[in-house]
Amino acid sequence: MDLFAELAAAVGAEHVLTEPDLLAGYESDWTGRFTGRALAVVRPADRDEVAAVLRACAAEGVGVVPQGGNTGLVGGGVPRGGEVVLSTARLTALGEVDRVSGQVTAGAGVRLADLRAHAAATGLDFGVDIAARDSATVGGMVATNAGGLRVVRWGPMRDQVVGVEAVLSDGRVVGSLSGLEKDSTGYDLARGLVGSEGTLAVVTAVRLRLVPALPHRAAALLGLPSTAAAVAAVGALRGPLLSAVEVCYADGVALVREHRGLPAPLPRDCPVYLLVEYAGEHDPTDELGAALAAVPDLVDTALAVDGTARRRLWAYREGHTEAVNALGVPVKLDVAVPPARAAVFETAVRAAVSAAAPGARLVLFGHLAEGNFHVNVVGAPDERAVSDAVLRAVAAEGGSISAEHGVGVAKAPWLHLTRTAAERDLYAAVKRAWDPSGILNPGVLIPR
Ligand code: 2HG
Ligand code: ZN
Repeated sequence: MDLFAELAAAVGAEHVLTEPDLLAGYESDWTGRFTGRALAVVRPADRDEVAAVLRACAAEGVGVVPQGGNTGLVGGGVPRGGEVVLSTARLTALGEVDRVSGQVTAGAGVRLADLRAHAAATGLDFGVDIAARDSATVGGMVATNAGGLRVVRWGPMRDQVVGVEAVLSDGRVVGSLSGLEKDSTGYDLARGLVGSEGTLAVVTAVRLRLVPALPHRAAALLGLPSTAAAVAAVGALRGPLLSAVEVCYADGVALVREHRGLPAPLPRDCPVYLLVEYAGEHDPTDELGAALAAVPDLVDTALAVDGTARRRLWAYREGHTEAVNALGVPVKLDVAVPPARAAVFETAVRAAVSAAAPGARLVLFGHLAEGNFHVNVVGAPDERAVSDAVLRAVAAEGGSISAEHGVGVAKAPWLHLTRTAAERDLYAAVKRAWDPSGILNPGVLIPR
Protein backbone atom coordinates (compact mmCIF):
# COMPACT_ATOMS: atom_id res chain seq x y z
CA MET A 1 0.00 0.00 0.00
CA ASP A 2 1.28 3.48 -0.68
CA LEU A 3 1.39 6.15 2.03
CA PHE A 4 -1.82 7.88 0.92
CA ALA A 5 -3.73 4.60 0.99
CA GLU A 6 -2.35 3.84 4.45
CA LEU A 7 -3.30 7.28 5.73
CA ALA A 8 -6.79 6.87 4.30
CA ALA A 9 -7.05 3.47 5.97
CA ALA A 10 -5.93 5.08 9.24
CA VAL A 11 -8.25 8.09 9.42
CA GLY A 12 -10.79 7.68 6.60
CA ALA A 13 -10.23 9.08 3.09
CA GLU A 14 -12.27 12.22 3.83
CA HIS A 15 -9.76 13.17 6.53
CA VAL A 16 -6.72 12.97 4.26
CA LEU A 17 -6.51 16.30 2.47
CA THR A 18 -4.34 16.65 -0.61
CA GLU A 19 -6.07 19.31 -2.75
CA PRO A 20 -3.94 22.49 -2.84
CA ASP A 21 -6.82 24.78 -1.85
CA LEU A 22 -7.62 22.58 1.14
CA LEU A 23 -3.97 22.40 2.20
CA ALA A 24 -3.36 26.15 2.00
CA GLY A 25 -4.73 27.01 5.46
CA TYR A 26 -2.39 24.47 7.06
CA GLU A 27 0.72 25.46 5.12
CA SER A 28 1.24 29.02 6.40
CA ASP A 29 1.16 30.59 9.83
CA TRP A 30 -1.21 33.52 10.34
CA THR A 31 1.54 36.15 10.24
CA GLY A 32 2.62 34.93 6.79
CA ARG A 33 6.22 34.51 7.95
CA PHE A 34 6.41 30.72 7.63
CA THR A 35 5.19 28.71 4.67
CA GLY A 36 5.95 25.25 3.30
CA ARG A 37 4.25 22.63 1.14
CA ALA A 38 2.53 19.72 2.87
CA LEU A 39 2.42 16.27 1.31
CA ALA A 40 -1.00 15.87 2.90
CA VAL A 41 -2.98 16.96 5.95
CA VAL A 42 -4.44 14.17 8.09
CA ARG A 43 -7.05 14.67 10.76
CA PRO A 44 -7.14 11.68 13.12
CA ALA A 45 -10.11 11.39 15.47
CA ASP A 46 -8.42 9.61 18.38
CA ARG A 47 -5.22 8.23 19.82
CA ASP A 48 -5.35 4.99 17.84
CA GLU A 49 -5.73 6.86 14.58
CA VAL A 50 -2.76 9.06 15.53
CA ALA A 51 -0.75 5.88 16.14
CA ALA A 52 -1.70 4.46 12.75
CA VAL A 53 -0.72 7.72 11.02
CA LEU A 54 2.65 7.76 12.73
CA ARG A 55 3.37 4.12 11.94
CA ALA A 56 2.59 4.74 8.27
CA CYS A 57 4.79 7.85 8.08
CA ALA A 58 7.65 6.19 9.99
CA ALA A 59 7.59 3.23 7.59
CA GLU A 60 8.01 5.63 4.65
CA GLY A 61 10.43 7.95 6.47
CA VAL A 62 8.08 10.89 5.92
CA GLY A 63 8.23 13.80 8.37
CA VAL A 64 5.19 14.66 10.49
CA VAL A 65 4.33 18.18 11.63
CA PRO A 66 1.75 18.23 14.44
CA GLN A 67 -0.53 21.27 14.18
CA GLY A 68 -3.11 22.61 16.64
CA GLY A 69 -4.78 26.01 16.20
CA ASN A 70 -1.91 27.25 14.01
CA THR A 71 -1.38 30.29 16.23
CA GLY A 72 2.34 29.57 16.70
CA LEU A 73 4.88 32.31 16.05
CA VAL A 74 8.12 30.39 15.45
CA GLY A 75 7.29 28.24 12.43
CA GLY A 76 7.03 25.06 14.51
CA GLY A 77 3.52 24.11 13.39
CA VAL A 78 3.67 24.52 9.62
CA PRO A 79 5.51 22.27 7.15
CA ARG A 80 8.96 23.09 5.89
CA GLY A 81 8.32 21.12 2.69
CA GLY A 82 7.09 17.60 2.02
CA GLU A 83 5.86 16.59 5.49
CA VAL A 84 2.48 15.27 6.51
CA VAL A 85 0.64 17.76 8.72
CA LEU A 86 -1.09 15.94 11.58
CA SER A 87 -3.94 18.22 12.59
CA THR A 88 -5.29 17.77 16.11
CA ALA A 89 -8.54 19.54 15.16
CA ARG A 90 -10.66 16.44 15.84
CA LEU A 91 -9.02 15.51 19.17
CA THR A 92 -11.55 17.58 21.07
CA ALA A 93 -12.79 15.24 23.80
CA LEU A 94 -13.22 17.22 27.01
CA GLY A 95 -13.79 15.23 30.18
CA GLU A 96 -15.99 16.15 33.09
CA VAL A 97 -14.35 18.49 35.59
CA ASP A 98 -13.21 16.45 38.58
CA ARG A 99 -14.05 18.67 41.57
CA VAL A 100 -12.24 16.39 44.00
CA SER A 101 -8.85 16.65 42.32
CA GLY A 102 -9.55 20.04 40.71
CA GLN A 103 -8.49 18.61 37.35
CA VAL A 104 -9.83 17.93 33.89
CA THR A 105 -8.72 15.81 30.93
CA ALA A 106 -8.66 17.61 27.58
CA GLY A 107 -7.89 16.35 24.09
CA ALA A 108 -4.97 18.04 22.36
CA GLY A 109 -7.31 19.84 19.96
CA VAL A 110 -9.45 21.51 22.64
CA ARG A 111 -9.32 25.28 22.28
CA LEU A 112 -8.27 27.35 25.28
CA ALA A 113 -11.48 29.40 25.29
CA ASP A 114 -13.57 26.19 25.33
CA LEU A 115 -11.49 24.75 28.17
CA ARG A 116 -11.97 27.92 30.21
CA ALA A 117 -15.73 28.00 29.56
CA HIS A 118 -15.97 24.33 30.55
CA ALA A 119 -14.08 24.99 33.80
CA ALA A 120 -16.12 28.15 34.50
CA ALA A 121 -19.33 26.13 34.50
CA THR A 122 -18.08 24.50 37.72
CA GLY A 123 -16.68 27.67 39.32
CA LEU A 124 -13.12 26.95 38.23
CA ASP A 125 -10.75 28.39 35.65
CA PHE A 126 -7.62 27.40 33.77
CA GLY A 127 -4.48 29.17 34.98
CA VAL A 128 -2.98 30.07 31.60
CA ASP A 129 -4.53 32.75 29.42
CA ILE A 130 -3.10 34.01 26.14
CA ALA A 131 -4.28 36.48 23.52
CA ALA A 132 -4.85 33.67 20.97
CA ARG A 133 -7.33 31.98 23.35
CA ASP A 134 -10.07 31.51 20.73
CA SER A 135 -7.88 29.46 18.36
CA ALA A 136 -4.92 28.13 20.36
CA THR A 137 -5.26 24.50 21.42
CA VAL A 138 -4.20 22.70 24.57
CA GLY A 139 -1.79 20.45 22.63
CA GLY A 140 0.02 23.35 21.02
CA MET A 141 0.18 25.20 24.32
CA VAL A 142 1.78 22.15 25.93
CA ALA A 143 4.19 21.80 23.02
CA THR A 144 5.45 25.37 23.40
CA ASN A 145 5.08 25.71 27.18
CA ALA A 146 2.84 28.71 26.54
CA GLY A 147 2.87 31.36 29.23
CA GLY A 148 0.84 34.46 28.51
CA LEU A 149 -0.80 36.96 30.78
CA ARG A 150 -1.14 35.25 34.15
CA VAL A 151 2.17 33.49 34.70
CA VAL A 152 2.82 35.81 37.63
CA ARG A 153 -0.19 34.23 39.35
CA TRP A 154 -0.37 30.62 38.16
CA GLY A 155 2.83 29.84 36.24
CA PRO A 156 3.16 28.69 32.61
CA MET A 157 1.73 25.50 31.02
CA ARG A 158 4.41 23.40 32.68
CA ASP A 159 2.83 24.17 36.06
CA GLN A 160 -0.67 23.16 34.95
CA VAL A 161 0.14 19.76 33.43
CA VAL A 162 -0.38 16.77 35.71
CA GLY A 163 -0.27 14.08 33.03
CA VAL A 164 -0.10 13.52 29.29
CA GLU A 165 -1.01 10.83 26.83
CA ALA A 166 1.27 10.80 23.82
CA VAL A 167 2.05 8.61 20.84
CA LEU A 168 5.63 7.78 19.89
CA SER A 169 6.72 7.78 16.25
CA ASP A 170 6.55 3.96 16.25
CA GLY A 171 2.90 4.14 17.31
CA ARG A 172 3.31 3.10 20.93
CA VAL A 173 1.36 5.09 23.52
CA VAL A 174 3.07 6.52 26.61
CA GLY A 175 1.97 8.58 29.60
CA SER A 176 -0.94 8.62 32.00
CA LEU A 177 -4.07 10.70 32.50
CA SER A 178 -4.86 9.38 35.98
CA GLY A 179 -3.97 12.76 37.49
CA LEU A 180 -1.68 11.74 40.35
CA GLU A 181 -0.49 14.92 42.06
CA LYS A 182 2.13 12.87 43.86
CA ASP A 183 4.20 10.46 41.83
CA SER A 184 7.93 10.15 42.39
CA THR A 185 8.54 7.19 40.12
CA GLY A 186 11.58 8.47 38.27
CA TYR A 187 11.53 10.64 35.16
CA ASP A 188 8.58 12.99 34.74
CA LEU A 189 7.57 12.18 31.17
CA ALA A 190 4.57 14.51 31.30
CA ARG A 191 6.53 17.63 32.08
CA GLY A 192 9.37 16.43 29.86
CA LEU A 193 7.01 16.70 26.91
CA VAL A 194 5.99 20.26 27.83
CA GLY A 195 8.06 22.50 25.60
CA SER A 196 9.17 19.66 23.33
CA GLU A 197 7.49 21.34 20.33
CA GLY A 198 6.24 18.15 18.71
CA THR A 199 9.75 16.76 18.32
CA LEU A 200 9.46 13.80 20.74
CA ALA A 201 5.92 12.44 20.49
CA VAL A 202 2.45 13.57 19.48
CA VAL A 203 0.51 14.66 22.56
CA THR A 204 -3.08 13.44 22.18
CA ALA A 205 -4.58 14.38 25.56
CA VAL A 206 -3.55 16.18 28.73
CA ARG A 207 -4.58 16.04 32.37
CA LEU A 208 -4.69 19.64 33.57
CA ARG A 209 -4.86 21.30 36.93
CA LEU A 210 -7.60 23.92 37.31
CA VAL A 211 -7.54 27.01 39.52
CA PRO A 212 -10.27 28.90 41.37
CA ALA A 213 -12.25 31.30 39.20
CA LEU A 214 -11.58 34.76 40.62
CA PRO A 215 -14.68 36.81 39.88
CA HIS A 216 -13.49 40.13 41.27
CA ARG A 217 -10.92 42.13 39.37
CA ALA A 218 -9.42 45.58 39.41
CA ALA A 219 -6.99 46.90 36.82
CA ALA A 220 -4.80 49.97 36.68
CA LEU A 221 -2.77 51.57 33.93
CA LEU A 222 0.34 53.22 35.31
CA GLY A 223 2.31 55.88 33.45
CA LEU A 224 5.99 55.75 34.38
CA PRO A 225 9.17 57.57 33.36
CA SER A 226 11.33 54.53 32.54
CA THR A 227 11.66 50.76 32.43
CA ALA A 228 13.68 50.95 35.66
CA ALA A 229 10.71 52.66 37.32
CA ALA A 230 8.38 50.01 35.88
CA VAL A 231 10.55 47.24 37.34
CA ALA A 232 10.49 48.98 40.73
CA ALA A 233 6.71 49.21 40.42
CA VAL A 234 6.47 45.43 39.89
CA GLY A 235 8.25 45.01 43.22
CA ALA A 236 5.75 47.30 44.94
CA LEU A 237 2.75 45.59 43.31
CA ARG A 238 3.75 41.97 43.96
CA GLY A 239 1.42 40.19 46.32
CA PRO A 240 -1.08 37.35 46.51
CA LEU A 241 -3.70 39.16 44.36
CA LEU A 242 -1.37 40.20 41.51
CA SER A 243 -2.60 38.50 38.32
CA ALA A 244 -0.97 40.40 35.45
CA VAL A 245 1.76 43.00 34.89
CA GLU A 246 2.08 44.01 31.26
CA VAL A 247 4.51 46.57 29.92
CA CYS A 248 4.33 48.69 26.79
CA TYR A 249 5.86 51.92 25.52
CA ALA A 250 4.71 55.29 24.21
CA ASP A 251 5.38 54.46 20.53
CA GLY A 252 3.50 51.14 20.75
CA VAL A 253 0.54 52.78 22.50
CA ALA A 254 0.48 55.50 19.82
CA LEU A 255 0.44 52.78 17.13
CA VAL A 256 -2.47 50.95 18.81
CA ARG A 257 -4.37 54.25 19.22
CA GLU A 258 -3.93 55.04 15.53
CA HIS A 259 -4.91 51.51 14.47
CA ARG A 260 -8.00 51.25 16.69
CA GLY A 261 -8.92 54.95 16.88
CA LEU A 262 -8.55 55.08 20.66
CA PRO A 263 -8.16 58.20 22.83
CA ALA A 264 -5.08 58.77 25.00
CA PRO A 265 -5.09 56.26 27.86
CA LEU A 266 -3.94 58.76 30.51
CA PRO A 267 -4.16 62.56 30.80
CA ARG A 268 -0.37 62.83 30.52
CA ASP A 269 1.77 61.10 27.88
CA CYS A 270 4.30 58.79 29.47
CA PRO A 271 7.34 56.91 28.12
CA VAL A 272 6.36 53.61 29.75
CA TYR A 273 2.99 52.08 30.60
CA LEU A 274 2.34 49.25 33.03
CA LEU A 275 -1.00 47.48 33.01
CA VAL A 276 -1.65 45.77 36.32
CA GLU A 277 -4.48 43.51 37.34
CA TYR A 278 -5.42 42.25 40.80
CA ALA A 279 -7.95 39.40 41.05
CA GLY A 280 -9.55 37.71 44.02
CA GLU A 281 -12.58 36.11 45.66
CA HIS A 282 -13.50 39.59 46.94
CA ASP A 283 -13.22 43.05 45.40
CA PRO A 284 -9.46 43.78 45.31
CA THR A 285 -9.81 47.53 44.61
CA ASP A 286 -8.63 48.62 48.06
CA GLU A 287 -5.59 46.36 47.94
CA LEU A 288 -4.70 47.62 44.47
CA GLY A 289 -5.15 51.23 45.59
CA ALA A 290 -2.86 50.65 48.59
CA ALA A 291 -0.22 48.99 46.40
CA LEU A 292 -0.38 51.86 43.89
CA ALA A 293 0.27 54.33 46.68
CA ALA A 294 3.58 52.56 47.32
CA VAL A 295 4.76 52.76 43.69
CA PRO A 296 7.62 55.25 43.35
CA ASP A 297 7.85 57.68 40.39
CA LEU A 298 4.25 57.22 39.28
CA VAL A 299 3.50 59.93 36.70
CA ASP A 300 -0.15 59.16 36.09
CA THR A 301 -2.63 56.37 36.67
CA ALA A 302 -6.11 55.17 35.66
CA LEU A 303 -8.04 52.65 37.71
CA ALA A 304 -10.68 50.36 36.20
CA VAL A 305 -12.97 48.11 38.18
CA ASP A 306 -15.96 47.26 36.01
CA GLY A 307 -15.59 44.99 32.99
CA THR A 308 -15.99 47.69 30.35
CA ALA A 309 -13.39 49.95 31.92
CA ARG A 310 -10.96 47.05 32.32
CA ARG A 311 -11.39 45.96 28.70
CA ARG A 312 -10.75 49.58 27.66
CA LEU A 313 -7.38 49.53 29.44
CA TRP A 314 -6.48 46.04 28.17
CA ALA A 315 -7.12 47.15 24.58
CA TYR A 316 -3.96 49.30 24.65
CA ARG A 317 -1.88 46.23 25.48
CA GLU A 318 -3.71 43.50 23.59
CA GLY A 319 -3.96 45.65 20.45
CA HIS A 320 -0.19 45.58 19.94
CA THR A 321 0.13 42.38 17.89
CA GLU A 322 -2.60 43.37 15.44
CA ALA A 323 -1.39 46.97 15.10
CA VAL A 324 2.18 45.84 14.42
CA ASN A 325 0.99 43.35 11.80
CA ALA A 326 -0.96 46.09 10.04
CA LEU A 327 2.39 47.86 9.42
CA GLY A 328 3.87 44.86 7.61
CA VAL A 329 5.24 41.40 8.33
CA PRO A 330 7.41 41.88 11.42
CA VAL A 331 10.45 40.06 12.72
CA LYS A 332 9.08 38.66 15.97
CA LEU A 333 11.27 37.62 18.84
CA ASP A 334 9.97 36.51 22.21
CA VAL A 335 12.66 36.64 24.87
CA ALA A 336 13.12 36.80 28.63
CA VAL A 337 15.74 38.32 30.87
CA PRO A 338 15.88 38.29 34.67
CA PRO A 339 13.41 41.07 35.60
CA ALA A 340 16.12 42.94 37.48
CA ARG A 341 18.01 43.23 34.14
CA ALA A 342 14.98 44.44 32.17
CA ALA A 343 15.99 48.11 32.08
CA VAL A 344 19.54 47.33 30.94
CA PHE A 345 18.16 44.96 28.33
CA GLU A 346 15.71 47.54 27.02
CA THR A 347 18.56 49.95 26.31
CA ALA A 348 20.67 47.17 24.80
CA VAL A 349 17.92 45.86 22.53
CA ARG A 350 17.10 49.32 21.18
CA ALA A 351 20.80 49.85 20.36
CA ALA A 352 21.09 46.36 18.83
CA VAL A 353 18.09 46.85 16.54
CA SER A 354 19.11 50.31 15.35
CA ALA A 355 22.60 48.99 14.53
CA ALA A 356 21.32 45.86 12.74
CA ALA A 357 18.42 47.53 10.94
CA PRO A 358 18.79 51.33 10.79
CA GLY A 359 15.43 52.94 10.13
CA ALA A 360 13.38 49.86 11.05
CA ARG A 361 10.56 50.29 13.55
CA LEU A 362 10.96 48.52 16.90
CA VAL A 363 7.90 47.87 19.03
CA LEU A 364 8.54 46.41 22.47
CA PHE A 365 5.94 45.07 24.87
CA GLY A 366 5.49 42.10 27.14
CA HIS A 367 5.03 40.51 30.51
CA LEU A 368 7.31 42.42 32.87
CA ALA A 369 7.01 40.25 35.98
CA GLU A 370 8.89 37.52 34.07
CA GLY A 371 11.18 39.93 32.22
CA ASN A 372 9.46 38.66 29.04
CA PHE A 373 9.73 41.09 26.12
CA HIS A 374 8.10 40.73 22.72
CA VAL A 375 10.52 42.32 20.31
CA ASN A 376 8.70 43.20 17.08
CA VAL A 377 10.69 44.83 14.28
CA VAL A 378 9.00 46.10 11.12
CA GLY A 379 10.88 47.15 8.00
CA ALA A 380 14.14 45.27 8.68
CA PRO A 381 15.85 44.38 5.40
CA ASP A 382 17.81 41.51 6.96
CA GLU A 383 15.76 39.39 9.38
CA ARG A 384 18.71 37.22 10.32
CA ALA A 385 20.87 40.20 11.31
CA VAL A 386 18.11 41.56 13.57
CA SER A 387 17.50 38.18 15.21
CA ASP A 388 21.21 37.69 15.75
CA ALA A 389 21.70 41.12 17.33
CA VAL A 390 18.67 40.82 19.62
CA LEU A 391 19.34 37.25 20.73
CA ARG A 392 22.97 38.07 21.51
CA ALA A 393 21.78 40.98 23.68
CA VAL A 394 19.47 38.52 25.46
CA ALA A 395 22.27 36.02 26.06
CA ALA A 396 24.51 38.80 27.41
CA GLU A 397 21.92 39.48 30.13
CA GLY A 398 21.60 35.81 31.13
CA GLY A 399 18.25 35.55 29.36
CA SER A 400 16.31 33.04 27.28
CA ILE A 401 15.93 33.19 23.48
CA SER A 402 12.35 31.99 23.92
CA ALA A 403 10.15 32.87 26.87
CA GLU A 404 6.80 31.46 25.77
CA HIS A 405 6.54 31.01 21.98
CA GLY A 406 9.08 28.22 21.61
CA VAL A 407 12.21 27.86 19.48
CA GLY A 408 10.61 26.40 16.36
CA VAL A 409 12.56 26.78 13.16
CA ALA A 410 12.84 30.55 13.72
CA LYS A 411 15.33 30.36 16.56
CA ALA A 412 16.90 26.92 16.20
CA PRO A 413 20.11 28.44 14.72
CA TRP A 414 20.60 30.41 17.94
CA LEU A 415 20.06 27.62 20.47
CA HIS A 416 23.81 27.59 21.12
CA LEU A 417 23.60 31.09 22.62
CA THR A 418 21.84 29.85 25.75
CA ARG A 419 22.38 26.07 25.73
CA THR A 420 25.88 24.67 26.19
CA ALA A 421 27.44 21.99 23.98
CA ALA A 422 26.78 19.42 26.73
CA GLU A 423 23.14 20.50 26.89
CA ARG A 424 22.73 20.40 23.11
CA ASP A 425 24.23 16.88 23.08
CA LEU A 426 21.59 15.89 25.62
CA TYR A 427 18.84 17.47 23.51
CA ALA A 428 20.00 15.38 20.53
CA ALA A 429 20.23 12.20 22.63
CA VAL A 430 16.74 12.77 24.08
CA LYS A 431 15.40 13.32 20.57
CA ARG A 432 17.00 10.06 19.33
CA ALA A 433 15.65 8.11 22.29
CA TRP A 434 12.05 9.26 21.80
CA ASP A 435 11.97 9.46 18.02
CA PRO A 436 14.67 7.18 16.57
CA SER A 437 13.20 7.47 13.08
CA GLY A 438 13.55 11.26 13.30
CA ILE A 439 10.20 11.93 11.63
CA LEU A 440 8.67 14.20 14.29
CA ASN A 441 8.78 17.89 13.45
CA PRO A 442 12.20 17.81 11.75
CA GLY A 443 14.14 21.07 11.86
CA VAL A 444 12.28 22.36 14.91
CA LEU A 445 14.20 23.11 18.10
CA ILE A 446 17.29 21.13 17.10
CA PRO A 447 18.92 22.55 13.96
CA ARG A 448 19.19 20.00 11.15
C1 2HG B 1 1.24 38.39 23.47
O1 2HG B 1 1.74 38.47 24.58
C2 2HG B 1 1.64 37.27 22.57
O2 2HG B 1 0.36 39.17 23.10
C3 2HG B 1 2.04 37.72 21.15
O3 2HG B 1 2.63 36.51 23.15
C4 2HG B 1 3.27 38.56 21.13
O4 2HG B 1 2.77 39.43 18.96
C5 2HG B 1 3.66 39.15 19.76
O5 2HG B 1 4.85 39.37 19.53
ZN1 ZN C 1 3.13 37.14 25.19
